[in-house]
Amino acid sequence: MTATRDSYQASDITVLEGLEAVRRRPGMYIGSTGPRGLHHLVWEVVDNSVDEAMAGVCDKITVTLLADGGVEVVDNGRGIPVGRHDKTRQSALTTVLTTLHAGGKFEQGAYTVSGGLHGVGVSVVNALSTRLEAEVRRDGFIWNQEFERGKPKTKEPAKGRPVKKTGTTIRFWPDPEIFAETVEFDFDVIASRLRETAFLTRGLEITLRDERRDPVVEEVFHYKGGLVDFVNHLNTKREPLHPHIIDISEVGEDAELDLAMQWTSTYNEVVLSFANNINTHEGGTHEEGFRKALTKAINDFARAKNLLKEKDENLTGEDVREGLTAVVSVRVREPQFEGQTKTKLGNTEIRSFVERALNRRLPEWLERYSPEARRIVEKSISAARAREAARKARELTRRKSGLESGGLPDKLADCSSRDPGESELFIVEGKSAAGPAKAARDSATQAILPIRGKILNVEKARLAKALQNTEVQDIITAMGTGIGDDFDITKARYHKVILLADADVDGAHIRTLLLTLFFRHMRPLIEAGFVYIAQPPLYRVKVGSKVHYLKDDAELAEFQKEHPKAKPTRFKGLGEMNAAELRETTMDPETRVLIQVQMEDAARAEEVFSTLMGDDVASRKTFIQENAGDIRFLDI
Ligand code: 0RA
Repeated sequence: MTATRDSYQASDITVLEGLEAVRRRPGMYIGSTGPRGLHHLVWEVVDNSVDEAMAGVCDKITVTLLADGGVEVVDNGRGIPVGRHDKTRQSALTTVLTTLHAGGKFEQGAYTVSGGLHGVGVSVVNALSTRLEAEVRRDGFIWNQEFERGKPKTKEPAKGRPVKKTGTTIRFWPDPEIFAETVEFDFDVIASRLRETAFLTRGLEITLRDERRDPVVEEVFHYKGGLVDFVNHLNTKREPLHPHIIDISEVGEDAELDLAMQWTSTYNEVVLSFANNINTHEGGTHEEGFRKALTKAINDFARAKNLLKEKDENLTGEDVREGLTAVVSVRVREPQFEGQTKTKLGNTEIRSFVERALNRRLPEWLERYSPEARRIVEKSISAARAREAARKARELTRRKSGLESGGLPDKLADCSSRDPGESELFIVEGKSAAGPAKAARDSATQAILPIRGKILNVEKARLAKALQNTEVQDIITAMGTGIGDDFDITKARYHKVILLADADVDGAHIRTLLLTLFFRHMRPLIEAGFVYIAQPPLYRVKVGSKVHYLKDDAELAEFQKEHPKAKPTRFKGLGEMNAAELRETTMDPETRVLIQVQMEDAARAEEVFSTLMGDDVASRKTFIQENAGDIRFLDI
């Protein structure tokens, strides 16, 4: 059945125009139309179901990747309301699915995910799908409505058979006209995100099914321990320094705090923070309150137990957090998200809320488990000593070489521009490539920093040790930002740092080492979107007089379908390309392809880096086999 012409209201027209706008400029609503934007559709629907769970009216969500490429999300919440909406004079279900920003969250004061950052609403998913089916179980009946590219196929939801249970089922099929690159969902990406959501919503059972595979694959995420289970999970490949995971919860007037943490024998700090289940990569007031209270509590305890003497300086925040794995989660009634990627919590009252809560609860914990607390303090003290020793060593070399800070590395071929916005730094691996890269660059805006051989694996070293590595030093000096707690993005000399390595296994290794350095010690560079991976081609093919460059085996196979006789030559390394080729394929902003390194999911990135760069050889091998040649995992 279709809507009769005279039943169309003015409001219907605006609605369709609204969804047309989403189809015309999808990037404005979901960030991109690449794999990341595609997965956004799933988060958008799931977040609505999670809101029901946070409201305490839903405890099961099932996400199914359908064999025909669609996705189904089922929850046992209250069901999207189906009654007539006063203003639009249609069913609320129709309104929620066809009106921009009509999340339909009529209730005030609830903690919601979908009202916040991603809150573009399910209508955006509807607009960007060839087909969407909604099934609501509510008010004693099943209600169904179908849509095509956002437009309802019937004016009203159809009332079906009676049911007792309540809930919502949304099925959608992403539109390949919009998602031209791919409409294929990645099981692992969805699994990590759902696992994270389950950790954050204690007791919520989330099932993920993949019906595209035979036999069907199914994983269930259900954590009775909440954040404690999360910390345990993050530390599976690390060695805990003490047995008890610190577990603190506080309920305030306008906010709630949950915190779990444990130190490990590693040197890196893993602090994940969330506000209303949204991963706040850029930190914010909840993290500030946490850090301040933590540094104070450890110093106070160390002094009280005479582990720090009067003459000793205070331990710094960095010392205290060495080896720490922590998850800080707050729920805020009206979260304000700020920052480049809107993932920084801005509510000022949350800083003091978290700080006050922890000023009370941390000393209690440290007293109660004082043998464990002593081990934590000892680790902080040894971090402080290493920091001090490294500082002295650095000053000594600086004095010896007469090199004062502020000098640039000798190896850097800098650009002439002093405007970071237009300046690019190519970090180039391999002796043979640096020459052509220097010849190929536009010296006004492109700088080249050659690095030699394998740089230090910072995953296994302390920051202090990393700073003694020349390649690491050169990168930091060239960037101008400093590192760790002293990092200052406003001092970045380039707003694009482009990693340029061979398209082979060694190149991939170097790239991962460099990414580990950025991820561990200069993370704001990644968060600001300043880090890129160059994509030099793997093949050159000549057809007649025209030369084609192909980036990988998949592109070659595609090309050979059309040109079966073409004979490709494979570049063994960057050094085999001449300057003109390197410029055209890899460096010229007009013709090159860069991959921007992005970090949607810090927990997943954490897993990737600790697996790839850590000590556990067996799991590293499996990981590399499962992700062979794929750098996309960093890209989502
Ligand atoms: C609008 C209002 C209410 C719930 C929902 C929408 C809702 C949306 C989705 C999307 C997927 N699952 C969902 N479950 C619920 C509040 C309903 C009430 O007050 O009864």
